Amino acid sequence: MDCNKWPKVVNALLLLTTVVSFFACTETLESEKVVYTNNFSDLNLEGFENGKLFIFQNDTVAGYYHNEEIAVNITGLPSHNLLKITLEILIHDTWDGNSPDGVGGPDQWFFGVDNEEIFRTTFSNTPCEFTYCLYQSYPETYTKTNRPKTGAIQTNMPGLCLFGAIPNYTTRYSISKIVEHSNPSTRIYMNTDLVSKNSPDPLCDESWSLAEVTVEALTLK
Ligand SMILES: [Ca+2]
Ligand SMILES: [Ca+2]
Repeated sequence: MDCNKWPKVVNALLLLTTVVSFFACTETLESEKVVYTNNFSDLNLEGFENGKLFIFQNDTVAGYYHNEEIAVNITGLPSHNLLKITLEILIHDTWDGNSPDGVGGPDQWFFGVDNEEIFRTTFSNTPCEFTYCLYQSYPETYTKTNRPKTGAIQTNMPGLCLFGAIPNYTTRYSISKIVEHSNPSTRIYMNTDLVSKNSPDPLCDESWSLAEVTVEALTLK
């Protein structure tokens, strides 16, 4: 048996794999267009459902919410096959992350596009000590485990209501997802499943706000 043939077969397979990989990676981004962006600085709530504005730390934001759906409707999208959705949100006060007790948690936040849920996670604003820590799932999906405030872009703001006078109880995140989409219009919805049975005033106990939303239409070919 001529064993020298084997390397040739292996080399041929490697070459084939390389060629296939090369062609699989030749998709190119043909167009990318911001079709909607709103940081609420001009008080514009066009297209919003359940939109309401308030000022937090000198920044006009939509909020604040506790287990009520909000949505933004965007029409007249240019031809595209992907949407990139970026949501900047503020997590206020006493979110309990993955806490499984059914009294304080879990505290889930989620969003979807049209009728499909895209991302569901949890957030925790709880101090994380050696002996006691309520973990969160973000930046991964619920029920993954990460330390409180992992992936945050700002953590040094006070709470809003229950902990309104206490520093480091509002946490800002920028969540960005790319989804397959080609319809000329879309509805992006956001909501929570917060558990706050230990509080007489759940909205004050834990809530969230939307600070900015940006939607880009992409064409990948
Ligand atoms: Ca809480
Ligand atoms: Ca809770």
